[in-house]
Amino acid sequence: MDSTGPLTGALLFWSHFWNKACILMGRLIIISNRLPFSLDREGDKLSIRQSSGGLVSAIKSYFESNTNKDQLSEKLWMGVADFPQEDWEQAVASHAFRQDFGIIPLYVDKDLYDNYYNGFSNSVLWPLFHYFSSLVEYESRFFDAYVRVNQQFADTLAPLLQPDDQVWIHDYQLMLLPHLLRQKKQDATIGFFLHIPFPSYEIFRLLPTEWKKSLLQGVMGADLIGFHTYDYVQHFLQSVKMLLGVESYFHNLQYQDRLVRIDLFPIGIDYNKFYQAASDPEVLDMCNKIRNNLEDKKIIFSVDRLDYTKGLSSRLNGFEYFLDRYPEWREKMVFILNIVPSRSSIPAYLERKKMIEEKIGTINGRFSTISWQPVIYRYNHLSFKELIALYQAADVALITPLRDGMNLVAKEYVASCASGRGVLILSELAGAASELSEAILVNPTDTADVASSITRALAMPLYEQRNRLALMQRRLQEYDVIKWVNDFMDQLTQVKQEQKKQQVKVLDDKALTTIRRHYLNAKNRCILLDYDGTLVPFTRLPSEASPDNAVRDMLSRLTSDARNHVIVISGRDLSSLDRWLGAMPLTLVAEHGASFKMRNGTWQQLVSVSDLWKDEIRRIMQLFVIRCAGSFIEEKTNTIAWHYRNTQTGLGFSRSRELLNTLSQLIQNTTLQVIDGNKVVEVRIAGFDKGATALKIVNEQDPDFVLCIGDDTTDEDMFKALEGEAYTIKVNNGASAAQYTILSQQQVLPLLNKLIAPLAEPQVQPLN
Ligand code: GDG
Repeated sequence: MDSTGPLTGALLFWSHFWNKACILMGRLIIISNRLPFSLDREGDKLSIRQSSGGLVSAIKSYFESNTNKDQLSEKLWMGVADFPQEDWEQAVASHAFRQDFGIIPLYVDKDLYDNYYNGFSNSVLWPLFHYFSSLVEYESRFFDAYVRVNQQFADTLAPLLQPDDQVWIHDYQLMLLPHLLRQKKQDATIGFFLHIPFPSYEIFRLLPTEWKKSLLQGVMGADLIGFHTYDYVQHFLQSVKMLLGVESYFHNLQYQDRLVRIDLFPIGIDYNKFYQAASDPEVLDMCNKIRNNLEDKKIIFSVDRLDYTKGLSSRLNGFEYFLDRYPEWREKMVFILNIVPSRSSIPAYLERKKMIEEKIGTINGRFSTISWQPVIYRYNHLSFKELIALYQAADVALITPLRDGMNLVAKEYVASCASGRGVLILSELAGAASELSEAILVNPTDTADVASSITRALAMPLYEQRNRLALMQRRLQEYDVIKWVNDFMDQLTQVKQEQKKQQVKVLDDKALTTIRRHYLNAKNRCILLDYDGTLVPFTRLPSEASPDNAVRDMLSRLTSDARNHVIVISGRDLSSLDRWLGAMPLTLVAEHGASFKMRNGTWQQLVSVSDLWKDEIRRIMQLFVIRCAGSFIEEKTNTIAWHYRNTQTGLGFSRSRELLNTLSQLIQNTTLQVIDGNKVVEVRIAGFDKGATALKIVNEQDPDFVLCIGDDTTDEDMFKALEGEAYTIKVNNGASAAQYTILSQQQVLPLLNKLIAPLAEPQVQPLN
């Protein structure tokens, strides 16, 4: 929503910012679809027109506040300019306008912008994310334009980025940008915030596969992803799990080689600005005039952008029902309905306007008297002071969107009720409903509910109004827009710190050369290799994972060198390991150390207890097999495991959480332990872990070279136990106690090949 107004304040041009030295915490770069202002030309004269709207007022309040002055070296805003480049250049050259943040304008071709903004953003994402799936226009040219404009943002911004910059990307028009920027700047600090709802997976999955995957991958390029409510966070995590196969752990995701955090940050308002504006003499005067003109009739007020998500038709139906059902209120109240023009180039919006105006005509036609008209309809933009005056004059604010990411009008109304008078009726489908529980919450499609809420609000005693408002006002004051920004930025800094802590070095040529040199000079080597996911890839069934010729050949080559002691250390049962590898001169460790066979020795079992403990656990796991198609139980001597690798992605994971919970309670105060493995939940006899076993073998051997490779959570025990004594390598990226990582299981044999290549080979080749 835009407001015209005289040019005030100052614009510091971005060229000026570019030249300034970077100090303190670096720069904050806000990126949104549009810039927070526009330029209007009248002849030779240019004037600046500030934009209003939720995002703009939130960030501007933060920029204008004192809290960040000592922290940020610079503040910049990047967005598409809706004015010609020449006008901007003239504005810069004249030094006429100043603002306290820098500007990076982006100029986008008009047709391209139309397909990107009116097309993909507002005819695909907007309706779908607000659950209006029937309005979605699945046009591939829209998606192509969306990709191109997001790319243009990335291409423009990437060369300007400095190492300490914090980039904060806003909203649904720029969901691909985090990834596109990350591709160009691996280490960039990137936050993303979605201002509209993220829909449930069942809605999101309606998008064509390429679109929906690109959108998720796009957003996942950020380090921190923020939403308004807990529900939107859950919906997003569910879609990421189902479509990208990435599971979360307490709002954290390990995505590719990075930790990504997803959390909720319900946007606040500039509370003091609204609360204090209510006592501005000009506002008070306007407010009095409104009330006097209406002869002290009760006032119901609403203000919305013209949009189908705002529930204007349902609201009018509810109001009409109210007039029908509660005739005693006729002529004692008026409904001031202010609609703000919006997106008028999209046909669906114009049709909506016509429908609403017809409905208003019907209501006024049915109920008006000579001296009274129930609906006062205005289709225009209000000045800030007019808006506050109306908020103040209103006895009731009727805010009933069918879906809304948050809805700032509801919060602003509450803040503006400084006198303690006023009742908020709010749709339970607005994000704001989760914070404003003292409002009268309604289902906007339930006309009877809307009507009875209106009577309840009109008749609410003053003390009750005051109590409800006070509770909501305190909450809004405590988490205002400044706290919102600070909270987001603090978490972004934290995520970056955590990423640094858990950074594992990717095994590159230089590191490999060091390891190889050490290997070649060593006389007594220990090589510990995990089996599944390391020596062999995962298979559908554990019994199918027999070693192929390449694995056998590698193990033969390793063991043929008398200086090598090769240990295959696994959670597998004794009989599988013996059948597949028993004939080779290897040390075999089964079930994490519960059984082992030293090279050329015989199998030894360290536990001899009856199998009875498995009965109860098997019974529970069988229930989970029935409840989760594709899962199965594997039994080993000292372990019983429930595998869910072959189940429906989301279902398997969610059942595994239930099973973990049930089993953890069951085995309390026993000698058993539950392990949350790679698509498997295992219960085993406690006291054996790969770490203790590996350390024991290595200590007995007293080697001068130790290499340890593994992929699973149980291998982390080895990495930790052998820290400082071994070269430890984790297969697949992710948080690990290992020194190095390699990207996939397919790289394990080539790595071992390079390690043992004869000295004659001049240099180490890069890994595939
Ligand atoms: C998104 C999400 C989310 C409205 N009419 C006038 C006017 N306004 C101002 C209000 C308020 C803002 O515009 C509207 O805020 P909303 O929250 O309702 O919606 P959007 O900004 O369109 O959109 C939304 C928000 O982002 C923030 O995350 O809450 O759910 O859709 O500040 O005061 N201001 C003036 N005259 C008007 O006529 N001066």
